[in-house]
Amino acid sequence: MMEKSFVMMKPDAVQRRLMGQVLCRFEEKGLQIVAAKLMHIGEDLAKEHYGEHSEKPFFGGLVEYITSSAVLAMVIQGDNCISLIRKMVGATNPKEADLGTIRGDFALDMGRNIIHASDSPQSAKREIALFFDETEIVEYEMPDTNLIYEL
Ligand code: IDP
Ligand code: MG
Repeated sequence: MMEKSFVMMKPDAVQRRLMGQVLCRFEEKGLQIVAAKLMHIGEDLAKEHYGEHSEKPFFGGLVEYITSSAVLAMVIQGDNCISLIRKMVGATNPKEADLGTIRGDFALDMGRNIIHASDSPQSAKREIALFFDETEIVEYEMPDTNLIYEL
């Protein structure tokens, strides 16, 4: 089923100049970037986005980290892409993330794990609405669709 996921390169990815390499993996896989913006997340948005973790001991540090510099917020589209992107991103703790995953290849520490991706269709819907207006999501044809998908 065609899905949209919310994906965000965190401040460490932007500042370490990893955006291109990480984006490349999604493009090479055949996924489609349908929205992207470089932005600073304010404290309110950070707390809302990570609301499920508000009682956790790492919450303060997480909000500080995510608001510390620019992030690249994106909406990525593709068949079954929500779980696929989670697989490509790897385990939350980069020490446990498989090699070949984004976190497994580019990160070392749980609190600096370079990327966020929605974990379910409900989270994707909520997170996309939190970060993007509907008008910012761009619908366009991919001319090689029949090379990526058996239609
Ligand atoms: P996820 O990003 O893989 O979905 P979550 O459990 O939803 O992982 O946690 C959200 C984010 O909070 C993680 O990506 C990571 O940046 C941070 N985080 C989670 N657990 C810890 C921790 O134990 N220490 C520091 N940061 C953490
Ligand atoms: Mg999560």
